[in-house]
Amino acid sequence: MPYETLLVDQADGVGLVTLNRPEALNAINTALIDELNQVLDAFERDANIGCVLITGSAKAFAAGADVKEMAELCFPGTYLDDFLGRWDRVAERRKPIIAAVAGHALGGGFELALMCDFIIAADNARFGLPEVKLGVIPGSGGTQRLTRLAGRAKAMEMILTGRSMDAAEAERCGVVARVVPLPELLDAAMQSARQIAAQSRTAVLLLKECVNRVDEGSLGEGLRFERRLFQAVFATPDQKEGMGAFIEKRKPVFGKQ
Ligand code: CO8
Repeated sequence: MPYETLLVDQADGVGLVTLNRPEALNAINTALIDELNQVLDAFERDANIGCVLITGSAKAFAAGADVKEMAELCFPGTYLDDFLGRWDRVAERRKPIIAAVAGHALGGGFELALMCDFIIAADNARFGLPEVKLGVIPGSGGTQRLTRLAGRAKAMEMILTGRSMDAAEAERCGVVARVVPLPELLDAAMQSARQIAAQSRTAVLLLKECVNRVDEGSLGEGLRFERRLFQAVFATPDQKEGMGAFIEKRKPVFGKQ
């Protein structure tokens, strides 16, 4: 079945999803969220699939949530619709999901990669949570998952300044499992995925559950808390100014309170 925002394939027990909105550097819009959830649901049900691989283009894994779609949203609309509530289901899948990341993985794009079980990065990958520059905050696990992986100091610095890091720094601080040259990215990630798909399905799912227990203690609470605050930023003038300025290609002017 053809998708508007994704290319989908499967081979050797691996389900391959390629984010495909090149005109927007794979920015994540509602259609992409819905289609990715549909595909992941189908892979969960498909007995032939033992591992899923999510990738983007050489230029961008995903440059964030779609700012043009979000710019006019308001609180309480985001709260009543539980905006992004179903998106976090990517992290709840039982089958392993690998993110193969090249180019920009920013904002919601980085958060999507962090929802996967591990990241294999191309040497041109750049990771960041630049939401603060748009007058908003990460809304899909960034503050929680980056802090758990990279530690408080690195996460605070990155999130508060909005700066991004390259693949080597991401590997050093435990955000990515390994870095490979860009032309080898898909082969390297497919090789890992095939290896996982060839193991005992039961053992693999049990292993994933065990490793996830390490942070499940208060992660759910942290994620809900973060999402409520993310929805609430749509009540602020700074969100309108930050996203409006991005679309109009100018520097934002934020209020002082
Ligand atoms: N949303 C919508 N459109 C985008 C986005 C985006 N996040 N990123 C890029 N685009 C569009 C650009 O507007 C441009 O379109 P057009 O040609 O029509 O002007 C096209 O993609 C190409 O982009 P650029 O011309 O800017 O390409 P450059 O190579 O010059 O720059 C950058 C690449 C540095 C990645 C730049 O595009 C950029 O800074 N993008 C925005 C990054 C960003 O701020 N991301 C965070 C967004 S907020 C967010 O993610 C909140 C997360 C909440 C949870 C989300 C869960 C899904």
